[in-house]
Amino acid sequence: MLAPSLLLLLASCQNGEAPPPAATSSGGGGDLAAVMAERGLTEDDVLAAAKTYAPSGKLDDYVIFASGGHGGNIIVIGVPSMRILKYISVFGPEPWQGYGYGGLSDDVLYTQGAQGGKEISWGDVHHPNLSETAGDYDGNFLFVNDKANARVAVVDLKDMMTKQIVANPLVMSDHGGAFVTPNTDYVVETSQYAAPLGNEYATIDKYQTDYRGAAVFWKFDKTKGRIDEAASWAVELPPYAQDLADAGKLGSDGFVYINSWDTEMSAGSEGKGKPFMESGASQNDMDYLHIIDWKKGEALVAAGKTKVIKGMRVIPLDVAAAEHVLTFVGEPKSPHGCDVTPDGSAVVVGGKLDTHTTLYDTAKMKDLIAKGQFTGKDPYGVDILDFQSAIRGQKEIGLGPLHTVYDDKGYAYTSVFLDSTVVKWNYKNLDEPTESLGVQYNIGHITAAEGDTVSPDGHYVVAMNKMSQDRFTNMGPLLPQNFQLIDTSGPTMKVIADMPIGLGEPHYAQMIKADKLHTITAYTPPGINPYTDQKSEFAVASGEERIVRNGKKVDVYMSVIRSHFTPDNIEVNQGDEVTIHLTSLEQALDQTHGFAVDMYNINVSMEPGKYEEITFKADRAGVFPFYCTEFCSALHLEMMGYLLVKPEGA
Ligand code: K7E
Ligand code: CUA
Repeated sequence: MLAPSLLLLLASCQNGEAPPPAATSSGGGGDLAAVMAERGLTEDDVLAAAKTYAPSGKLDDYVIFASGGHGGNIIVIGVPSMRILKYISVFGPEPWQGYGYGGLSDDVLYTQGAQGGKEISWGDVHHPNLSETAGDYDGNFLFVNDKANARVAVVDLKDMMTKQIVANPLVMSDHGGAFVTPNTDYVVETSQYAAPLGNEYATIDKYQTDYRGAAVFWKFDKTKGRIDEAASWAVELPPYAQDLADAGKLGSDGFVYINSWDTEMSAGSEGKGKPFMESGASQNDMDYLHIIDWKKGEALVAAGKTKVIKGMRVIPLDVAAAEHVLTFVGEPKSPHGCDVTPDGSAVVVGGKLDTHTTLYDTAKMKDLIAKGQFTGKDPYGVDILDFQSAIRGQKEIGLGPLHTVYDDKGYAYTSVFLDSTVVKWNYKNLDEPTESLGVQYNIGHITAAEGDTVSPDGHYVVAMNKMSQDRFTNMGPLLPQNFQLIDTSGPTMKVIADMPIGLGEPHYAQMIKADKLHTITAYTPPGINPYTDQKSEFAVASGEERIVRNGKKVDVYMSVIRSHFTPDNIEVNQGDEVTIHLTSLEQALDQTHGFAVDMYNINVSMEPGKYEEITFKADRAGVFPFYCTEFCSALHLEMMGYLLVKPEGA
């Protein structure tokens, strides 16, 4: 049965009256009722379509920045349309953006991004986090971590480019990151799998004495928009497999909370009769939520109470324990997820092998620490709070609660992996019954509109499902993941759109109001180096183009504009070191060119006004066309030139 409003619209169409624009039938395909019948759509389907459909030219209200998992990228998605707006390359080369193919980005990707001198061309992106001012997304920067290689990247949202990668010198893998403190003073990256700090070697039987975790506080310079590595520091942690982390806010500002799942210190078996990590790490009933007082930590660092490992100042574990920079409280079975409520009053932790979420009271924990009320110490001398005294309560959620996000009405939404559900519950009134919504399938992370801020927006939640089984046309054995948009504005939750993610395995995402982004349309004036935000000293204006030869060094100062490169012939000798300085003279919206040199693995993107710089050795002799890779004008094909490399001895 159709709702009265829809019937009214249908009736008006059939009467031949001019219907309101939204009700216009699909032309060739017949009227709405016929299309619904033909495609087997229910009224709910049509309503969901109306809530998410974006007519051509209509913009989205929200933007999601989703991790691309081991695709190493970021996926930008519009809400409610669930259209992919962009990929942002971060830890791996990507040709469309000219990322990692000879231009300035090589420095970010291959030099800054090298770990221990080893070049790395992929990453495992887990948790994108937007920069915040007073606990609210400010739309300026995005930070992501690389679980596989313990790195953090800084993405500038004005041009959506990766501007910096910092390589963690202490740990060999991370997970809790890249979370920000409420004013983005720090970007926090915490370890996952323990190893000797600073890439030292120790046999596995020294696991308890020599293996460690760490929480790194990367100092963010908001004026420069870069992490200041020299001003950053860390806290040494026991080898407990630290997991998710979150920063306190409002009343709990100054604290960071990290959960852990291997307080058993199970380090695998290697045939020595010990259990595999999987069961070895699940022996204890309780692991430890780590409570880090980072403001105290900052003061200790300033007072010089640190040791230096691979150039980074580290608060030693015994100092962190004695000074209560680090304190523990028990957390039930195989914890995952660690999410501070918008009001900062609690931390919600899920348990992969539990049916509850646990609500830790941040004020109670602060108070217990201040009063010195502890129930014991761990083997490393870290004080432990009494579990019952530290919590506000627990909530029965379902099998395998993982992550929790929040809305504007006091509700929490928890992803439940084993049950494949999103469970809505009131974190201010634990007696209120829960509401459960089935999702398809095996949800991991979950995100909500402005959900990690002090003032979430409500309305939208996105379930980030690990499995998609029967949802999409079969694409072979490697299936896409499935994002499901959930409308939370009504009396019950409803899935209103499915979106296959065919590139990467997203872990987390954040959703920001679209009008909070301050993206540019061109680099102004022409010749801006996007990595310095300054006009390059090597940029050229029209008429200044030239080729300068200095022995075996050749500098080409080239301009780029519809539809030519100037100069368009470059003659060098085999073995010369060539630098091409490119300046886009364009300022018009969407007038992007590309510059690719055939056979030389060189490819950069030239957005309006951008400066690029390519340095290479002309080691292969021959005639190599270079050309514009973007179809920029009617004479785009003509936008080309030649690199002529004269053979040695010719
Ligand atoms: Cu945030 Cu996937 Cu890294 Cu949970 S983890 S799902
Ligand atoms: Cu410039 Cu095509």
